[in-house]
Amino acid sequence: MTKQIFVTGHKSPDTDSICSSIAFAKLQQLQGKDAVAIRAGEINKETTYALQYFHVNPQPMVTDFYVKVADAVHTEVAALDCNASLKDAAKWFAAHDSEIAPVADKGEFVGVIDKAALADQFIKTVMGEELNTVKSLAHDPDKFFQLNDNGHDVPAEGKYVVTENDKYVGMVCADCVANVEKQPVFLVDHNEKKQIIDGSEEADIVGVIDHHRIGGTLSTSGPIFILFKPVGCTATIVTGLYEQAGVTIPKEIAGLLLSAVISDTVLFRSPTCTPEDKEAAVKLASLAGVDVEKYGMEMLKAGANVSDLTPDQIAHNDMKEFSGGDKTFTISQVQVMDTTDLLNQKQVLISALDKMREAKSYDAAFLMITSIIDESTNLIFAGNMDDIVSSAFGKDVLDKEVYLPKVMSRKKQIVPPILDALK
Ligand SMILES: [Mn+2]
Repeated sequence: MTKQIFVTGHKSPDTDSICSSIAFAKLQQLQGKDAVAIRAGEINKETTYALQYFHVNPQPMVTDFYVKVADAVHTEVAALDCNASLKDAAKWFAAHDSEIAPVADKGEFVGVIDKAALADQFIKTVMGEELNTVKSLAHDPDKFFQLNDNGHDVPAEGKYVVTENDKYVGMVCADCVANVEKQPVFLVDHNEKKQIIDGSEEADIVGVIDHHRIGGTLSTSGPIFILFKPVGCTATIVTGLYEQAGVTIPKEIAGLLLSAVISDTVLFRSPTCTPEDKEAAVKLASLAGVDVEKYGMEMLKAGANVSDLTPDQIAHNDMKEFSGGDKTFTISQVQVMDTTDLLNQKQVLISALDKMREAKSYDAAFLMITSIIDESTNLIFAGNMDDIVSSAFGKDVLDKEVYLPKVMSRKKQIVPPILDALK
């Protein structure tokens, strides 16, 4: 049986990642494919507004793609009853290629018996000595696993007992883990390893639809579907795929795709916005039955309300990780209608950024405080990259901050100059 394809956006998902994954999974379904949208993290306020407006439930969250013991356990391997005879135990070992046999009492895991200890009992039989019982030979295993443990922790040699809530479940081995069919995963709105859900090396990446730079070293075992376009939003590419396939975009999906375009292009203000994004938005708005400007402003406002976020949450908002030269750094972003409140608590925000930077040993942690109204960004940061920032933007860094008028896009206006300065 082939596994259902997971369609996912990036970690710290934004509206494009959430909505494009839902929309692309839906297109796959409408074309008869077994695909489902998942998400890499919590949904932000802007996306929540869009989902609620169009009455769509958020997709389930998946925190990693590691093969679990639960996927590999052989539940058909029955345990020996604790009242079993030594002969039953001998039969068990004859039937199973294992050095240990699990022993259970009405499903409760009791312990394991060793093949070698059983052999000793048969030597005793020959010698006419008194014999032990299965129950008395049972002891705690050196190592055992639970269903949610990672399969890659099962040692290469030997068979191991799997229990759950002290109940015997089955046995597992490294080969069982290796034989588990990989989870097919379709990436939208990202391709850099650091932004993919953890454990992607144990999954099977089957496709990528994206509008970001190609970064990092995503490698696959076979040929895959790849569609990259330098447009403002993944949703614009997905809209094109519906058209190409001749599939009518369902109303609520059109609404979500529109929300993604509005979000990524900041209502067409961002320099990343292309004529293709605008054209798509016009079509999507008529399908969704909303006024772009009115709906767009309401949605952006919902996302721009950071008044109830803690400094830690703001420091992590829409965070992405990057590497360049020998530096690793993060760039978070908040988009607000008015930057005054946030700039008033700049020192607190920098402390929160620094805490995060230290915890993961990043060289720097940046926060873009972007004003939707002024179409500008105050870039603040923690870490020792003042010289890099200064040369990237041709400005003096004043107290861990540079003011960047006409800058709204991390992808187009922040990441490239920093990476260039690191070269
Ligand atoms: Mn995007």
